[in-house]
Amino acid sequence: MKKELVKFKYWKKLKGHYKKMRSVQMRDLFDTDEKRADKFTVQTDFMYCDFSKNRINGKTMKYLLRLAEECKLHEAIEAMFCGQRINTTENRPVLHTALRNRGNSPVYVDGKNVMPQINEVLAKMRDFSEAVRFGKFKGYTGKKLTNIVNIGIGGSDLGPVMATEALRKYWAKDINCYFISNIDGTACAEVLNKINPETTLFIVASKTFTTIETLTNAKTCRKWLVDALGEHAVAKHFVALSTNTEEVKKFGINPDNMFEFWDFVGGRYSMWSAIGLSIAIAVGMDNFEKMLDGAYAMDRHFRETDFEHNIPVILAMLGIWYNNFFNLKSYAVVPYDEYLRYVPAYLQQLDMESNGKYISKDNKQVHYMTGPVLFGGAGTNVQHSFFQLIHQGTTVVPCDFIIPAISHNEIGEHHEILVANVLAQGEALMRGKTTKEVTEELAKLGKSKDEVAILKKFKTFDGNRPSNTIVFKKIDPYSLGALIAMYEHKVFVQGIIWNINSFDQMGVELGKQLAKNILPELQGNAQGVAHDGSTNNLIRYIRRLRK
Ligand code: G6Q
Repeated sequence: MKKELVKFKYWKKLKGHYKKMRSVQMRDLFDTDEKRADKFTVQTDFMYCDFSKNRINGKTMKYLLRLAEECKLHEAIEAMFCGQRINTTENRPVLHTALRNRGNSPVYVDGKNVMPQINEVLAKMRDFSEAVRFGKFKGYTGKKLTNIVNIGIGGSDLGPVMATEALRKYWAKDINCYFISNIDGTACAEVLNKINPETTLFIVASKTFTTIETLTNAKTCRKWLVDALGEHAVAKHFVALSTNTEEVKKFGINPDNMFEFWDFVGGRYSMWSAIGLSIAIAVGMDNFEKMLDGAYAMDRHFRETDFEHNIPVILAMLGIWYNNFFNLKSYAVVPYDEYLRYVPAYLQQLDMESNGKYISKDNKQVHYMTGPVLFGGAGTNVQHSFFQLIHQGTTVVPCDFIIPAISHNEIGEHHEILVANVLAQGEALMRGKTTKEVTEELAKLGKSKDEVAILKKFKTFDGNRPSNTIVFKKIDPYSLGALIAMYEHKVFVQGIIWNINSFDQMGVELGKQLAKNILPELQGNAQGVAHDGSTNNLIRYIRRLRK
């Protein structure tokens, strides 16, 4: 059994170090060390990560990285890449990295190299996506399939939604993508109202092929198609992405129209697998593979770079620093790029579903905080909403800012203003604004002494609020792949430090079970399952309103 994290040598050292660092001002650190930004920036050929605006000094980083070593991070990284069964509660390997193993070196699960089967599915995805894009695989009535509808939820939805939107500039001109995830019939109806059955391809994406939301949505869409074109049309308009051939057959999709993936791919890590078919059709398989290339570049960076220059490791350990020593419970990700607007929602699942856990791998309740609450949104929009709290709230929220240097839409001055904003936010959060500065500023504006006295505190900013700035040349398939893989590895590192299994999701499973008990009661087909008084009342009240 592993020693408890709080007893580790470098954990204790960090506790002591925190007492010295908590009052240190980043402003002063910058003023006294002109090389600070260089010291705390890592640059690769595809990414620039400036983490100098954090409440750290050299010693902080040394202790954090030593803690990572003490937690045997090197060994853990190798265990993941080599296919060991690190998802202990489900007894599975965790091999999303094999899906983008572009070097094609063998990866073994139970003595069998999984790369041939991965390459086979990639080839099948290429054939099919090109056949759809070039109009060779047509609909039942001979028309080109131009509406791509991905039906899936959670990990079978968020990756495709986020990546297709991020790569919207790369979409084939005549193709439109739609996503149906929510069980709310409105989600289905809104999409079906916009499309024509003759030109629609439904992609039913479900690892288990038992998820009630996805199967219900898929049944509704199947009926809609059959009503319009007849049963024979299904083979030309439905494909499945799944690990479960039997259930796919039962649903009425021919296994020839199924794209397989495997238990060693977790739902929220699956957009690199067949689950990415909608991405491949929208942007083309070459671009999909460039996304895999970007992720592979990040995988190699993560696996091969010493911790001092290892971006996911650094970001993860900074998260530990704030979470466990500063006791900060939340964290924001703000991409300054309209096309990346679904990245925060995607990361919310990646981070919170992976590390929102209180039982350690040793089957014990942990005595430290694990995954933070992650939120975010696209800059500059969120500057006009929750940034008030980020600047002056009583809690500190560390932020990641993501910015491409070049926009896909270089119109007018838009991109310069966007970049100016992200840089200004990072600077303002770090420096703050002293009461003296505010007083001078107000005086310059001609405010009276009384007005200054009233306003100066409201307009003062303590600053010393941390942020990381991650810069890309442009958001293209390669950089997107690298960015997402970076966050996957960051989350992985934190799971190792916290000694939790980042790869199961019992809380999600619970949700899948619970509604099944209540459904027959709502439908009036069952009575008397003892719920709490509140739930019983709500069931009765909603039934009454529906009569
Ligand atoms: C992801 C989770 C969860 C899952 C969905 C959909 O890691 O396990 O979000 O992806 O519940 O599951 P299916 O793909 O099996 O329908």
